[in-house]
Amino acid sequence: MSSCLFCRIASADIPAKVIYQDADLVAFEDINPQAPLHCLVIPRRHIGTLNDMTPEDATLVGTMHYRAAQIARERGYADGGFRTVINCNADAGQTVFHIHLHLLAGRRLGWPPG
Ligand code: D5M
Repeated sequence: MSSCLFCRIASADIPAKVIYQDADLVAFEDINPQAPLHCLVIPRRHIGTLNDMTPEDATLVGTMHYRAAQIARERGYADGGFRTVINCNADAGQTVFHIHLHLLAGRRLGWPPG
């Protein structure tokens, strides 16, 4: 979707601080970080929300989590702990309607999230 912000980041049409990319995924630093490490892992293919997932997307979304854990490990946060979050729809705080996995680490994270 050419109008989608994260599709445009995935295609390098809009700049981002990319920390990982492959044929299926892109990971980049969040523009408004909420922790010392706060990045977003997105699929290149447009999926609006978790409600739009099909069974065929399950491996892709699982791989987003695998990649987040790899990034946390590379940055030295695997043992201390990290959090992954996907917000679904406005009431859960979703503001960009292209699914994205938040990876947060580097500070004590409260529970439950606000
Ligand atoms: O999270 C959407 C997240 O996307 C939010 O943490 C800010 C981030 N964001 C928005 N625009 C950009 C750009 N241009 N680069 C990097 N990060 C961005 P949500 O779960 O939808 O609230």
